[in-house]
Amino acid sequence: MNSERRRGHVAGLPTWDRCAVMGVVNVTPDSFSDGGRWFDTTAAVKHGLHLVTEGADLVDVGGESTRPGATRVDEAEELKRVIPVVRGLASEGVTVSVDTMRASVAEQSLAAGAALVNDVSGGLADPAMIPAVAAAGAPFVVMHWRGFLEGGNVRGTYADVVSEVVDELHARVEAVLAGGIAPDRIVVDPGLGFSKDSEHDLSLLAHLDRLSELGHPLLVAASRKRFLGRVLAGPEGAPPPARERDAATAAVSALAAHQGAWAVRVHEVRATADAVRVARAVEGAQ
Ligand code: PMM
Repeated sequence: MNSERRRGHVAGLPTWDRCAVMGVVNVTPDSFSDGGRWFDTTAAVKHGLHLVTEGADLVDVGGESTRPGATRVDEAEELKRVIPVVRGLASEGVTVSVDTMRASVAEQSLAAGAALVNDVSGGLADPAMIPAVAAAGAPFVVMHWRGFLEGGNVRGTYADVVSEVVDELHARVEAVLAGGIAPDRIVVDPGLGFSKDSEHDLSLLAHLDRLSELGHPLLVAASRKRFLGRVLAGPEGAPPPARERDAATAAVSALAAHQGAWAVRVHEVRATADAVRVARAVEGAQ
């Protein structure tokens, strides 16, 4: 199957003729990769608009850090961080995704103009999430997730990571469908770094075709993650800091686009916007 057919289309969102670029705005004081930089509504909206000028097709707004060991923010704080940024970006015509595990945040974000709900728990963290997204008729990202990471990389044991992630995602997709979300509004995501070590992440990236066989558009979120630090570590084994992993991130974007990913989620948009365009040009070449 060629990658254009594999990539698919998500009902309720624009169509792109190549892998889409999702830029990240973390409205948090503690994200591992860009913590604290956009922890203010005006700065966050400005940053999101900047990502669009750099080539982002969608902007993913999150108010809760999911990094290992992060403590959860309460609902009121998450709403306070996220809703004004979603509203600000949506009112400028940006296609906004909201990165949340809470149904209330998803609902209010959709009311404020968000077009997509990105739930790293795939609907597991809040039982009200799937009914809320179904009722709104919104598209939904189902990420592979084995639970909260407080206290370290728990539940990260696999005999065959690719098969297990595919099977567990399949089960989540079934649950999401049973909950009333339409099949053409479901996106799947392997959840790189979530209860997975570097070898697991690399195996999943090597076998994106197996994830595509789930029959839903695929989102790949490798940006600045730990496994890239491990790949780039020098002889003394010290990984470069998160913000020095953008070239490596763009390399993954090209590989994911070439394998038919529907979208890639990145902090630094410019290099990835170039990467997905090159991948598209190669695809279109005779
Ligand atoms: N990773 C993070 C946050 N949100 N959403 C999806 N769909 N997939 C991911 O892998 C994912 C995500 C953690 O990274 P960040 O703190 O840099 O945003």
